[in-house]
Amino acid sequence: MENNQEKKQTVLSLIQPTGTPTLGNYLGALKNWKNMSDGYDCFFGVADLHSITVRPNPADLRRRTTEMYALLLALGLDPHKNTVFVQSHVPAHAQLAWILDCYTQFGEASRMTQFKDKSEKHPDNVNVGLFAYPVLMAADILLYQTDFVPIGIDQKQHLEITRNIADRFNGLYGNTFKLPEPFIGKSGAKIMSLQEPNKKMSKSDTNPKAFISVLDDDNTIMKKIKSAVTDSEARVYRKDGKDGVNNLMGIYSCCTGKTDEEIEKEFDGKGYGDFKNAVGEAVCDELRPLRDEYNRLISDKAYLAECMKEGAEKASYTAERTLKKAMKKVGFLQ
Ligand code: ATP
Ligand code: LTN
Repeated sequence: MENNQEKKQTVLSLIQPTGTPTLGNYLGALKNWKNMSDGYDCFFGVADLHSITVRPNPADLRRRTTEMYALLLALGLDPHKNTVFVQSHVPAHAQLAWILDCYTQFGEASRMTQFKDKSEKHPDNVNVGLFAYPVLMAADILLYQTDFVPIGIDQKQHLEITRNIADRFNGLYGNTFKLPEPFIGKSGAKIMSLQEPNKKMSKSDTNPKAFISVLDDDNTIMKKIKSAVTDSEARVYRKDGKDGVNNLMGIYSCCTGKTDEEIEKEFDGKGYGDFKNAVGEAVCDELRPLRDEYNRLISDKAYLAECMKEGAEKASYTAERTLKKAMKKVGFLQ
């Protein structure tokens, strides 16, 4: 048994090309992708199929898909070691999604809070794709026999439905899909809006002061942090109800690795001005290398196209194996 090389566990996650990621996307998800990229067999993708549920302008979608892909490489993901792909380049995602649609109950899909939120936000376009969104996400995950899915806490419910669908299918046809586990970081799981700190920081917020984009320049970052909503107590410590300060402490902790205790000690006797300066500088230091690398990569379209092609081939190879297995189990002719 000498050649019994230990197989790495599999990690997969996707992000929609719906705009420039925020500090929330970065600390909640993308930073963990980078941290996991060495120790696991990783599949990371741009979820362009998911993004048409809100009907983007086609030219915008093309541009944003390329930008998001460049940003993933700018994180430091190695496109030769990891598999970095665009979802629509791998037809198996849409194919498995259809099969899984037939093993998902209307009732369970109706309980998804993201569906309810998005239908309220876009009442004029509550399409079937929006409803089936979590099933496509389940297909993304199950195709790769994924062990861990690094996500922000808002996606936890989608992971649960994925496990339920997989479990149901396995129960009917025998072991076909691995049941995935969510990987949710401790401090960055939910970064809140800088203007309404009881709401999630979101890239589609209409007020740009509410979020920091990962490509904002240093000056803009400092300004946005300085105008973040806090409270009138002027003391830096964590407590229920101090939403604005709790959020800034979380951001500072993610960027510096400091614990709440260390942060409270560091700002003991100091006001919010000093605290916000330090948070702003920590965020600038964290995002600067990403921005510089992104600016370099986005101008090299030929390199990006080459990496996308390699990613699509590698992803298809793994995805096709699971798809074939599922097709055989449900009774499609070989
Ligand atoms: P939207 O434009 O609908 O607000 P979004 O910002 O939530 O989109 P997604 O593409 O849906 O972005 O999410 C990408 C990843 O970032 C997901 O894993 C999600 O859980 C995570 N994420 C999104 N917002 C936050 C946040 N505020 N804090 C932590 N993680 C987040
Ligand atoms: N639904 C996710 C994006 C997404 C995803 C996935 C995340 C699509 N497919 C597979 C993890 C695994 C979102 O809205 N953030």
